[in-house]
Amino acid sequence: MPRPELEALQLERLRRIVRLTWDKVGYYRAKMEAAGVAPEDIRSLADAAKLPFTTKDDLRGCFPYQAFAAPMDDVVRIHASSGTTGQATVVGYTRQDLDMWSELMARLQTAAGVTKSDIVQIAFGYGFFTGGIGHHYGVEKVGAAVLPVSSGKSERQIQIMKDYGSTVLICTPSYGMYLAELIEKTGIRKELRLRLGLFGGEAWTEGMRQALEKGLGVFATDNYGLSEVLGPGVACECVEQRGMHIAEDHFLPELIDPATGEAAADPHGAGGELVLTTLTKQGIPVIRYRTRDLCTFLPGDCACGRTGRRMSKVSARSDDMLIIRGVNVYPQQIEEALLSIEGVAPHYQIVVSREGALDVLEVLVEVTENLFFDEMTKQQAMKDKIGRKLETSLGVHAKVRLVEPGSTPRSEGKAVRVIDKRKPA
Ligand code: DLL
Repeated sequence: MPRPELEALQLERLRRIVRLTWDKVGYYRAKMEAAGVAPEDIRSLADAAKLPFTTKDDLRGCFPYQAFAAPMDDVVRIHASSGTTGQATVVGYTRQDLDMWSELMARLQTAAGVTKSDIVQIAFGYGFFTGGIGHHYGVEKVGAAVLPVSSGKSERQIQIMKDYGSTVLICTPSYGMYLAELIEKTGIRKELRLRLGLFGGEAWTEGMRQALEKGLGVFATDNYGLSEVLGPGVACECVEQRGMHIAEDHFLPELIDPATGEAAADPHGAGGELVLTTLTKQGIPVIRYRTRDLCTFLPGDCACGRTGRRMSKVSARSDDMLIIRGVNVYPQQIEEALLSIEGVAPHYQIVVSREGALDVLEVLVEVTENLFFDEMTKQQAMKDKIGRKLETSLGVHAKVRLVEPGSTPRSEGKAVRVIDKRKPA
């Protein structure tokens, strides 16, 4: 859709959704009243900036159903975020929402190259998590054959891939990496028919993309979303692999400076925190949701012809930032530095602790089997090389420990890369 037409559609939908939340959700009405803004004040897309933000804590405060705009009679599905770090956030979908979601998932999968001839293995968890079921309905809509395997039982995943001739794998990048490792160990790579990997649900670097493409023998694309806003389907890479197209007919994206809440000064350069407003959701519309995900908007048109604005890969979550002796460090920077070094396996763990008054950053790095059993001098040279690379990239010293292949934890869903021993348990 040409941009002017798209923006006119966004405005019409924005006005409708603001009115809906004002009429149906006491929580939003109270917030808008406190901010001195009413539905009739929204006359242009820029007026969205007048609306108050919504945070995860706000939605937690509405537990379980207070943020729903549709009556329970019209809600046909409920998902929730895992709630491992506090009260869960609960989201409800109407029939219309589910149709829209399937449509966006089919769009995402088609953009990544999936066709009706594919056999698609979904290795995301099914359940309250939106990854498994969200992708499932998209695959059915595309008309490909879905293998609803869910996550875990990794040896069985490989067996299924081989027996059923899976051509597409859908999971988190860290689980994809774990499966790649198992495939390597079992030596059955040549017997597999995998050709595409659709990865999302957690941040991953270009280095990880290369490792996944090589390890699984696939063309790998990224897809982004979050349960509070929809689940997967908010943004996706096309086969150009150059940024993720935001489904702008259903979401209004903004980039803000996370410190001030003002529009990011340089959205194409330094970027900012992504803020999303749902434009069509009926069950639980969300106004200006602060995702905490940091990214940039990519300028220019995409060769694929889609006009939806592209966001870069998520470089970090603002809550994942580690402060090491006063220096801000993001786990993604560490991954990027590590994977630029030949001989480093894409498995690592970050441990932060305190010795006296000093923060200590330690990076456990798996190296290839050959190197691990190699002479001490070679190992020392590798350690020094990684240490130097980390120090230049991060601006802070990191202790490097080379560990045996297979010794850092493997993930079946979202990887936990950081252990911060400074925090009370
Ligand atoms: O992870 C939804 C999803 C499932 C997206 C499957 C893609 C594929 P939540 O559990 O609510 O929902 O977690 C959302 O995960 O705010 C990001 O921090 C992170 N995230 C999701 N996708 C990506 C991605 C699902 N492609 C949170 N790159 C988000 C970086 C991602 N981070």
